Amino acid sequence: MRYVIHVDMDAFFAAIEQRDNSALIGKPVIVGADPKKGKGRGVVSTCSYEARKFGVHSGQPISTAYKICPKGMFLPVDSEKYSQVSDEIYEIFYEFTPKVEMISVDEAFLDITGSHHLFGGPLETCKLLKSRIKEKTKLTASVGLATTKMVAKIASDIDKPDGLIEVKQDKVLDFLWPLDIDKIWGLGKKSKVIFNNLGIKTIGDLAKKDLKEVEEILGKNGEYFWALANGIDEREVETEEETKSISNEHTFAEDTGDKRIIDAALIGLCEKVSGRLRQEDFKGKTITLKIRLEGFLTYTRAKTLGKPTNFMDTIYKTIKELLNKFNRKGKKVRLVGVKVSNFTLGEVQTTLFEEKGEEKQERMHQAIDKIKNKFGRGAIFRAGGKLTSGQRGKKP
Ligand code: TTP
Ligand code: MG
Repeated sequence: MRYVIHVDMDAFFAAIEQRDNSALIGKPVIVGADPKKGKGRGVVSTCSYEARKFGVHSGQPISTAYKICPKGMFLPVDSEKYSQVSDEIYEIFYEFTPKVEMISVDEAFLDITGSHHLFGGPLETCKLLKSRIKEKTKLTASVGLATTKMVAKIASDIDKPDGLIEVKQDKVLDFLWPLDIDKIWGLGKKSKVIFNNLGIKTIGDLAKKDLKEVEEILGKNGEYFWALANGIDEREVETEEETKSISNEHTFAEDTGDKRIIDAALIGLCEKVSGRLRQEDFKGKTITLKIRLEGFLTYTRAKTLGKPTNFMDTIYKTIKELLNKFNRKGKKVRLVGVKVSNFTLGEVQTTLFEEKGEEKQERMHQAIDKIKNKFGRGAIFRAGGKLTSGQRGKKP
């Protein structure tokens, strides 16, 4: 079980201005373009909660804000100051876990799975985090605690300002299903209209649809949104280093239990991933196998190697090892994926013997890449490694 926190500072720019000038406390503060007595161009960056009562909001024309809130305290944007505070809160997040993903100036995901026990449990960690932010920056943050990113993000927004909402794993669907489908992270306006026209208004309406039906409506993205609606969100909190990963997945046209088909797909994926790593001149230490079984249960198994690699052979060997250890209990496979991450540069410690071997392999791979670039990807492939379209996803 994972524990993910989403933290979002309250009325960030405006709250900093109120903190730094006590005359602004309790007043409608509007940060953004110069209103020029109602004739100004540009927009509101943000405003204090006092100003929100008048209907002022981010992105609104500043002239409109001036009209509906003429007594507001209008202030220019002091980007430098806000980004300094942003750095400070990043440092506070880092006190609680190294797995921090800043997604904007005042917002971050924290994976506290491995660290919450140091702070007395997940909820206690959130309380401590909030008080630490208050203590160090004199600002308030709202926090959502859940087992997935999407649910944590929705949760942090529910009790703003100074909020703290925990959604336990067994309450995820009760929490998600009554919400409007536009709360689904990444679901665009167009998709919302398509869904609404089909009578799908809430996340629950979408979740209860048959996956096949949703795929017919939305195409490839259907599966992703259907999974999110069902509380399945595999996205990890990605630190800057982990963002650097190269991966590829293959969904079988039909769920399969045939080892040869699964193997062929994995060889193809390892080749693609290895090729892209070499093309971009990356090497990674962590190899991850993703496997989704019939019924949508998804698993990942990872192994971190002693040194970074981009070699097809090493990647494939590791993937096979992970696959062989994985017990799918006779269930068929719907999807497989291969990921190489944890890129590390200049850390390669090898014996002379291995270096020689690698140099040789490196030269070989460079030659293969050259041939492929010149003659196309089908020009060279490993024996048994090419996945023909006839084979792909078909039962033998
Ligand atoms: P938000 O977190 O969206 O807003 P907020 O922190 O001001 O208020 P809330 O309590 O609702 O979280 O954005 C963070 C900062 O980013 C915000 O203070 C100002 C800036 N911003 C813009 O400059 N333009 C925009 O359109 C938005 C949405 C934010
Ligand atoms: Mg905010």
